[in-house]
Amino acid sequence: MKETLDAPSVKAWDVQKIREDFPSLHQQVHGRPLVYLDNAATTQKPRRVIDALRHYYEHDNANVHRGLHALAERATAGFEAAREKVAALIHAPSSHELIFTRGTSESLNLLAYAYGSSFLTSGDEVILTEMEHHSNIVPWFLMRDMLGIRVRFWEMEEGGVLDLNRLNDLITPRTRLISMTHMSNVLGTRNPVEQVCALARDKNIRVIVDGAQSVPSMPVDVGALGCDFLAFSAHKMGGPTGMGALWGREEILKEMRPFMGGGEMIAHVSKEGATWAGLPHKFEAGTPHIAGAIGWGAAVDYIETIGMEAIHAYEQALTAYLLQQMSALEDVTLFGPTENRGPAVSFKLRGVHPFDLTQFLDQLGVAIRVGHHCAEPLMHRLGESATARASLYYYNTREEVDIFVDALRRARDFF
Ligand code: C6P
Repeated sequence: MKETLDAPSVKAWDVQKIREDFPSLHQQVHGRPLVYLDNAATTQKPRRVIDALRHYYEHDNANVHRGLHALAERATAGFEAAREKVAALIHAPSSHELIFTRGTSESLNLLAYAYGSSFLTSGDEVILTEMEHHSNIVPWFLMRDMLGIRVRFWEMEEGGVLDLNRLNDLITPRTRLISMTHMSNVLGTRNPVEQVCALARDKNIRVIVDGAQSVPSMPVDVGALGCDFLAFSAHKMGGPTGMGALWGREEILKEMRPFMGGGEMIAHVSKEGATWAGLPHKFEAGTPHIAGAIGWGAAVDYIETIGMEAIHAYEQALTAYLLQQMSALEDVTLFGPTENRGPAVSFKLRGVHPFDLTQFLDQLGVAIRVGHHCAEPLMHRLGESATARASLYYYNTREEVDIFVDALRRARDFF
């Protein structure tokens, strides 16, 4: 069946055809067809990615940048081609600025340590928003303990949005960094990163963007955002787990101390000391996740065949439909804004504990997430210990939204 959703750049979106490319979507869970709505946690993988992983291990498996034999050359070529693809996806000026990591968490830890130990001193201030994932809070606490920096929080408004006036009030002559999520994994809020970058640039403050939720769902152009760093993960966009990247401006990366020492990140080592390799290798110690990079490249290729604009438009339309259907339900409280938002929707159902709800839905084949979503300060602000969260990706359908909403009705009647 062909499903079309009215969306600006999507004329005829054949979601069923897209779904055919995702083997794991076609399974029964507890005797029901799987409805996978936990995409903000991780997405399912298209066959193209699975094939790329298999092909690498079956044909090209070798270490990169080290060997002169055919397999090593093929592995290196595949690994570096993936870097080019991922860099192009975010419109990085150069693929040298794209450092492969294990994911957004490692990217932000790398940055906090390497930037912090290179440029921050006691009393310097870092501003985070109240809606950050722990990956963008805890590394700064670690640096606070190590360097004596101050970590300050930009509080959000009712409705889960940020007000730039509040940021202005927080900035002091000691503010050095603003590190913020582009899109909240809990509220779905799309934050005004462009405006923050413009404001920060005037004051010589660096901006770090956590793109874990935005890069998979919308066109992201680091030049247009005006940020200094962008962290994101492969597994939230159809790529393998344990793979991610940090993009940074070359001139800053060059001045930053390395994060980890080891093979590949050096120019020379003697008994007296070491000198560093050029970018991006200075930040890539040890044997990398070669298959992960190659698989990620395949995920980017797959996205390109559909088009990020089209993906974004479809997801926006499907999210609007989800919000509309959920709002029509009595007893459902939605968290986060209704507009200018991404496809992660947190909610609670009156009288039903979110953990019980999630287990109930699982019995009906519907996968959602429950918990604090690694954002405890935000939960505290919401006055909740946990929420349920449904999150969409471009392979989800209106029928799946209907099944989910019907399951919520059944849960309300059951409990
Ligand atoms: N959020 C979620 O269910 P990693 O795990 O390193 O790939 O990404 C961490 C991360 C950082 N920032 C944001 C905004 C995120 O959403 C995540 C991952 C998952 O919401 C797992 S907690």
